[in-house]
Amino acid sequence: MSDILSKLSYCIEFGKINKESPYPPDLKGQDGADEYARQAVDQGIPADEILEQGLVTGMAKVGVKFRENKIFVPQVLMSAKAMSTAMVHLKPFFTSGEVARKGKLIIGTVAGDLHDIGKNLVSMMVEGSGWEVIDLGVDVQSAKFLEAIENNPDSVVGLSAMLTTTMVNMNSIVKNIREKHPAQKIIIGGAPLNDDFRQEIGADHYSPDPQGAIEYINNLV
Ligand code: B1M
Repeated sequence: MSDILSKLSYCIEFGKINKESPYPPDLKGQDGADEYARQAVDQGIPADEILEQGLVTGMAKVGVKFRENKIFVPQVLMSAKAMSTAMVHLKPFFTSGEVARKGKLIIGTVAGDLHDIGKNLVSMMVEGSGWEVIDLGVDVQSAKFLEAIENNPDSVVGLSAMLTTTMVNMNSIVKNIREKHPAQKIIIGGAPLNDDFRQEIGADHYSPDPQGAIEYINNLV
């Protein structure tokens, strides 16, 4: 891997956003994800290489450390911010179709539920693993999921819930999706859920964390 991409990957892993960013302290005053991503593009490194070797590699380490409780939500948020800052330089290559993403994840916090911190973490990390994310926000009803599926036929759907009173709404959402799109892949997550509940409602996969979601959807492609 080129020196610049390993530096970019390191900045993503440790949440170094740009030169001005004081975090992490040992990288103070040094270039960050913003500068390295720009330099990589300027040097003519292909955008898919920057994505895979710079962003995805760094974010994968974040996912594993978060799962193993070696880092916590604030560190993940810093890494996600570094990633989205670097991504700005790559966006033109995605929109022109020059670089293909692995697929699309449609994600939303289900009807009645306003908790979005966990859902946003999943979104950011899935995006950092090379997927396009269509984030429908919070309090999402079946109709909105169905509309998104119809506009993005080959996508995977992710449902998030944080309340015992709203996780049950996943049941009707999954049922409504299955009625129109029987083969639709659906992954669920959120603190009150477990795999027994997933089986009960007929979703395809339950993940307790972003890394599990990434591993599942990556295996689908
Ligand atoms: Co709420 N709240 N809250 N709350 N809130 C909880 C969830 C609660 C456990 C607190 C408590 O009582 N101890 C409790 C739920 C109890 C229950 O259902 N059994 C609760 C309650 C009751 C409520 C209200 C009803 C309170 C009230 O108004 N009386 C109300 C409901 C509003 C509504 O949604 N309609 C409410 C409101 C709120 C705030 C708006 C104030 C705020 C949300 C702000 C926001 O999200 N923008 C809030 C918060 C912050 C919490 C706590 C403190 C933190 C939740 C959180 O963000 N955790 C929470 C208590 C707690 O957990 N200590 C609590 C961090 C986040 C990273 O974790 O969301 O689990 P989590 O996501 C994880 C995994 O679950 C997984 O990956 C993430 C990263 O590891 N994951 C997925 C999540 N989605 C996934 C999807 C996947 C895969 C993995 O694939 C698709």
